[in-house]
Amino acid sequence: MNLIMDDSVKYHVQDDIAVITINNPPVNALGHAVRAGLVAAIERAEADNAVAGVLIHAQGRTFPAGADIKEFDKPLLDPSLPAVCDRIEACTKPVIAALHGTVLGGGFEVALASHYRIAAAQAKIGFPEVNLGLLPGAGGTQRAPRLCGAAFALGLMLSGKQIGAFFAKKRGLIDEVTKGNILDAGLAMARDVIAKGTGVRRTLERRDGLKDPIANQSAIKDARSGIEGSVLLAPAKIIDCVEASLLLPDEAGKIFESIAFEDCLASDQSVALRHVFISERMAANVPELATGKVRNISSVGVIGGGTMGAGIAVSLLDGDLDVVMLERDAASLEAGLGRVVAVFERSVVKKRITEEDKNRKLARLAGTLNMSDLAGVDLAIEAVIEDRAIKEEVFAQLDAVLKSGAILATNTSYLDIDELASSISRPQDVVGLHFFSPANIMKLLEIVVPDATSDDVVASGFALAKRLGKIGVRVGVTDGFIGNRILKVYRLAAEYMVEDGASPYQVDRAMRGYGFGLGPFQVYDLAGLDIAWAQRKRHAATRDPDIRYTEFGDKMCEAGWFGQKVGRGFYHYEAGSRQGKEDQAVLDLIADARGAKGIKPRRFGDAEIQRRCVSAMANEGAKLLAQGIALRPSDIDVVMIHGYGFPRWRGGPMQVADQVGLMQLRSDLRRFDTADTQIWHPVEMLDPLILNGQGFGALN
Ligand code: 3H9
Repeated sequence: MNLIMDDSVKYHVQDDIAVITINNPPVNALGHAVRAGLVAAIERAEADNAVAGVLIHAQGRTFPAGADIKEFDKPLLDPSLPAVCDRIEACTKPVIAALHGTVLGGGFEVALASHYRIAAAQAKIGFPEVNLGLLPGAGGTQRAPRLCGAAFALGLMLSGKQIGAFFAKKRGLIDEVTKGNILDAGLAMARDVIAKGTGVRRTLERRDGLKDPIANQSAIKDARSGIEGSVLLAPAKIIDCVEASLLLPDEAGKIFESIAFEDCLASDQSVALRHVFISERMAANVPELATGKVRNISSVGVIGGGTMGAGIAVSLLDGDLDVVMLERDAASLEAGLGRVVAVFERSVVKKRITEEDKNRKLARLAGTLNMSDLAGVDLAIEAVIEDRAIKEEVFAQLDAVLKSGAILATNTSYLDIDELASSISRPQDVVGLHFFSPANIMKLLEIVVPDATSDDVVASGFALAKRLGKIGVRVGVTDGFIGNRILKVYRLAAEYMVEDGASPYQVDRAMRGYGFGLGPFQVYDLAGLDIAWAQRKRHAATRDPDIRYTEFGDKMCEAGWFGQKVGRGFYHYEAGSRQGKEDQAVLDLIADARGAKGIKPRRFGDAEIQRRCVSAMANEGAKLLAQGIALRPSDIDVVMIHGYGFPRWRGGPMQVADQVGLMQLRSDLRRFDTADTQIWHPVEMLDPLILNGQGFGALN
């Protein structure tokens, strides 16, 4: 008998086994049709006298990777996932789940609600809900501890990490692992269960993981102390739910879990984290992909072996590409190659890679002093110092030697790539690949698209980002691209407040309190105050005298207080320490600069500091959208989260503005400073959005 019940859930009977096949590409997410199909299939199997057991498996690359994240913003339709899981568990015939791919979240909960579980050896299992500000809400917090105990269940749910099938079996979460075909192995297991007559085995009735109440209670205590001070909601709720699984009867535990899940789902944190999940994937959706043909990139020339060049080389080697590093003299080349080797050696020591991995990667690395050795590369990335004349010279040399069709990329952070492109004979092959330091770690890659660049080159840039495990974000040409332009207004907002009366230490504390790892003045100290100073001096001649300018940064640089590298910046650093101490001399210098302008200091609360900084960012983000530099607001959020430490759980400045409301944003901007035109003047594009009752989200 072969019955198709629904496109996304198929049903057929093989011998005496009802085979339920989930088919909802790409990741078999448990959307409404799948949920309804699963319940209908279980009921059909139960009612069919010819069926003795049920097998649930999935077609394509994976068993369900979770609930359908895109449905969370809409009213949830019945049957809910918890109800589906309960229906599976209540089935009067044994249900076997055959797992492969990434068995995550709700997918794993479907498996836990089944009576027996077999997994392919390569399968990965986990509860990633916490990364979305959620908890396993379809019985996962109640069923998992009953199998593996509270400590292991909490480890999975709080970390969101995936574990392998063999490990999951060892901890009692699955029964068998197969190296063979998963469907065949699942059918064999079903036949075996039917033949042995072991019947249904409900997880909620099991006690394997509850045998040691003292260990379980201490796991709860440890988990609570592990999240002390955290502002995140989901981890605390996960611990509460797992505790409930130890203390409450199963029905009460499930109700407890469902209330906790609803609280998480409705929280701003989860809304923001879901927004980021979707935004990260949306960033790769750029118009050029429709028309551009990806060029083959297997070998890359990296020009410059400094920190940035070496980091880029490591990232490329991690992506299994051949790399030729070019430097201008033997000593610099040796140092550059040495930096690359040192990164891999550290990874071996930290057991992130094996000695063989290191050797395999380094076998792909070569160094040269001759530009002509780059003739055969598919892509050249220049990472030389930020000096226009030098970069133009490098580009001219590349233009002379590279093969036709090779891509020329610049890692500039600020320079006009349109000008750079037009200085050579093949502007269509030029693109900006703005890596962030350390380039082998940071996931963000701004892909800067000059006017003349061909769609093929843009598409190739995005393919490269994917290969390197990075999130590529499309950016138009502007001074500072998306990230550094927003950083600039963030710093201005912070500096204005300091000039008006806040201390840099208070601003840093407030922004750390907001969720940034470091405050803006700590970042200044880390990066070096001299970099921005040099830039200010370059622009001094053309600066509009009517625009507000804070002098204290210049005065600090004149005193040689360049930051951590000299032991003194906004903070004072004892020899060998990166932990800065507050410095009265800095406060005195600021007070003098304030006094010279006749500014009477006023107080700022932390909330106002945070509001001003984030409003300035969102307003600048709106400018980037209006100018067509950023494609969509969500791209701006992705850049700020992955490149600048914006707290992920807040969703990025554009998402925060939407949560606050654009009307509020506009009135805040007007209120902050009526005279300033640099950062506080509300962008006009806010008006139509406000008029239509929309947020930035409408532009995504
Ligand atoms: C949950 O389960 C709650 C329950 O406990 C309780 C409920 C009551 N839904 O990442 P990729 C899309 S919460 C909808 O590029 P990869 C994704 O948007 C959920 N769509 O591939 C993309 O679409 P597009 C818990 C989803 O190979 C496409 O699939 N589960 C979902 O690099 C490919 O994704 C999770 O948090 C989803 N759940 O990685 C797992 N997942 O092509 C989240 C993916 O249009 N997912 N899509 O851009 C992942 O971690 C990765 O996607 C995965 C594949 C590892 C599965």
